[in-house]
Amino acid sequence: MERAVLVGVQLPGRSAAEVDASLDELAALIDTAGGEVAERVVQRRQAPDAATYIGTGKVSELRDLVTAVGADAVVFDDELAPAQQRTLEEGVRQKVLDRTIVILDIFAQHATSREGKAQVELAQLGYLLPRLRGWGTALSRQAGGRAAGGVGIGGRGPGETQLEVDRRRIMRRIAKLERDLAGYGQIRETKASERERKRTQVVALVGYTNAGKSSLLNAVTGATVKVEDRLFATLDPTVRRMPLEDGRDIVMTDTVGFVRKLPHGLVDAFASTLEESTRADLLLHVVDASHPEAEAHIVAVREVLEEIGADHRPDQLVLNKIDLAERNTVDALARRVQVELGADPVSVSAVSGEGIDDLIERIALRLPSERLRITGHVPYARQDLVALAHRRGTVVKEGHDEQGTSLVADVEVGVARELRAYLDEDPFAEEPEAWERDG
Ligand SMILES: Nc1nc2c(ncn2[C@@H]2O[C@H](COP(=O)(O)OP(=O)(O)OP(=O)(O)O)[C@@H](O)[C@H]2O)c(=O)[nH]1
Ligand SMILES: [Mg+2]
Repeated sequence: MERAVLVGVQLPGRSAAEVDASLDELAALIDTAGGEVAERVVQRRQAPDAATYIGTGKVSELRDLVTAVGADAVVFDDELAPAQQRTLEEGVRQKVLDRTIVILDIFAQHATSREGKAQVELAQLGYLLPRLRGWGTALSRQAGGRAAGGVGIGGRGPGETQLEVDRRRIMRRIAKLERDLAGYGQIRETKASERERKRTQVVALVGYTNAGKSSLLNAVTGATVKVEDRLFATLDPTVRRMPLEDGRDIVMTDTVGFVRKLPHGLVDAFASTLEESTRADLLLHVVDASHPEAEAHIVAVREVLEEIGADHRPDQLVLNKIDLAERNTVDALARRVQVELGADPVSVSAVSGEGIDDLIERIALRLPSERLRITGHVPYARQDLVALAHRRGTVVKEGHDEQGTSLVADVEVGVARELRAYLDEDPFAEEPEAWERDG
């Protein structure tokens, strides 16, 4: 268990409140990683110091503070350059970490699938590689440093043996992980194109970590995905199938959440997982409406979506956890996103179930309904289906004989499904009975 002093720097253009909110979040990240916060420090600066990020005077203050509160780590809210980290470690004489390594550590603890583990390890090695040099000097002299290996924040993951090997072996390991991941990507690709072929539409849940994405997947599809009040509970993508009222079958995917300053190495490593969202037919952007930073979260999520190239997908904003917020707060948030983002949000609670039916309705409405050409013969006893084809589709050709109506029509998938028993060719023949967990 680490006791950490948090350090934030307030640069021009950032308000004290923003820096504070970001430190709150860093504290939550450290809590999730199993650490404890002893104290927090903020310095206002025109620019980060090239050598020590904070000012040199502040470094000695920090050393005294660390001793006074009995902390064994200092965690910076921004990613430090490898040289800055080394210099700071010498100055503070304790382990110096940054937000990135804390997030990587949480990911390492939560990864369960082989793909997830490989993705995290790749990101960790990418972070470690440029930092290898200083090791064995400052750190080996210092008990409880990262050289301790396998314990404490930043110590978990690749493990000590790998931390100590030379660059070349790490590079080989990176190459191996990249190859493995390409293989997993291939499997994902196959599944996605299978879905495309069957015209199954995909709704992808995206959003800030802890917004309630997995809870919504459960509420909407009746799935039983693990839900936890901690950050980055979900790392492995889950896919669930769901029938819509109109007969269409869609799949809904749940995946890793986003956070401010999400390390680039992680975004790269998780590229193939995140890619799922780039080809979704609809993104459900889930927001914790009860969170005071809800709007900043929306902005951060949009930034990541842009980074992974998913910002051009149709999206639907979902204000979740309305059971925890005042009605006025939710309404005001809804109005602001309407004005500022042109969004038309749906308000729901994954826990109480309020608004879930509206959400499902909205999903059906927002998903472009594809049409397909069907040819069939409907007995007179089921003329309701012929009427349905007329009402909800375009009947191209119609004929009558003793048994019933022969039909050529362009209809939505859902209507085609209703007519399935009477079609010359079954468009759903290749569909599996149930979708299993992906990945
Ligand atoms: N009161 C309330 N709590 C909710 C609601 N939705 C989710 N939660 C809680 O919020 C926490 C996070 O929910 P998750 O569904 O795990 O959130 P997530 O977005 O999947 O989070 P990550 O996978 O960690 O990114 C859990 O403790 C849920 O019980 C809601 O509508 N109301
Ligand atoms: Mg989740």
